[in-house]
Amino acid sequence: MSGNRTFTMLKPDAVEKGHIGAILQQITSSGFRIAALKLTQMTEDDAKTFYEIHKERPFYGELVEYMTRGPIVAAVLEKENAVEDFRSLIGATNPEDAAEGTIRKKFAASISENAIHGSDSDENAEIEAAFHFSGRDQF
Ligand code: YYY
Ligand code: MG
Repeated sequence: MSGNRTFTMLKPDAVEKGHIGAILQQITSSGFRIAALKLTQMTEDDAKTFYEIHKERPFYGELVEYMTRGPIVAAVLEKENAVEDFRSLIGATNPEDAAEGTIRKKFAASISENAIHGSDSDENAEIEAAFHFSGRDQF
């Protein structure tokens, strides 16, 4: 059975460009409830750990640099079928391939600066939520 929680980050490019409000609006108007929310900045260690699965990929260094260059917004979201529905809402990793109306299509500049993260499984949603929030932060 699929779960009802996912985890997201509005990445540094989206925050820099002033898109926090517009993106959160699209998320909540698509039926997601915000269960936890904060503006924060990842350290180099944080970004390396969060994206450890990609550590052998050629873009890993650039990804860590990008994710640490400014504030992000981290959030835990609730909705039925949250992980899959949120991946649909954000669109493909490369905004050029993302469907019209998706968050990456509207707000992402490129595959490497693609505005937003969405967990790819229920298990990773829980791991990523716990990485950024304690149980006391989540409602
Ligand atoms: O889950 P998602 O964010 O859509 O893509 P991943 O394949 O997990 O890659 C994580 C992150 O790495 C992606 O959002 C941008 C960056 N990246 C990149 O810079 N270049 C690639 N060819 C693939 C991914
Ligand atoms: Mg991913």
